[in-house]
Amino acid sequence: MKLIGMLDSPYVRRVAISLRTLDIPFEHEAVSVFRHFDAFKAINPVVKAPTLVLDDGATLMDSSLILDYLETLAGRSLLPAAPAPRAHALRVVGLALALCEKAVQIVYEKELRPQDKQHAPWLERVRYQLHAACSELAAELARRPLGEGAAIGQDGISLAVAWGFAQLVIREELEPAGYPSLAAFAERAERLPAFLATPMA
Ligand SMILES: N[C@@H](CCC(=O)N[C@@H](CS)C(=O)NCC(=O)O)C(=O)O
Repeated sequence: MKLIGMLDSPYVRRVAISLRTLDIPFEHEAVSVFRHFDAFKAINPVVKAPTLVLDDGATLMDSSLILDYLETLAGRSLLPAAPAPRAHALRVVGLALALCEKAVQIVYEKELRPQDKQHAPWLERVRYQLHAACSELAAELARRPLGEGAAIGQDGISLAVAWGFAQLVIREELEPAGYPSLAAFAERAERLPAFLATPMA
């Protein structure tokens, strides 16, 4: 099984960290959707990272769908089974994915679009959504602590990966002092073996 994509993608990184947390052996190929478009296209014509290439050659994409498959393969889940804690964990994962998406949109708007074509109202809207996701995540952390250390789940993995990614690419938009509980949680998660084995850059 091969995981394709760069680890500076939060979607690729959450899958790689989950693979390690679930003790599933895998190979990693650091192919970029931008710099290695043709090489990526040869693996997956849709050019989406992460792509998971299964041993029979089938390719899966979308990090959450890949995680669904990996949990089936591992015979265990990184999400709680009972409805109430599962709903809480899924809400945290959803917020973390929204944080990733908004950070990516800010990067694309600022770095891929020529400056004279950038649209300030769009950027403002995305910034609002980015901060809303962080505020909601901080409220969830205050409401119910997440599993940590050996008990880290998909909620904690996704939150820490999303925060680390945002710090890497749009730190100027999201000072750690604004969300100290998120920064502290991510700092602790980044010390776990699965995170240390999966550096962003
Ligand atoms: N919802 C997807 C998002 C994946 C995604 O957007 N990946 C980016 C890299 S960070 C990508 O493939 N971008 C290239 C493109 O969309 O053209 C997931 O969870 O995997």
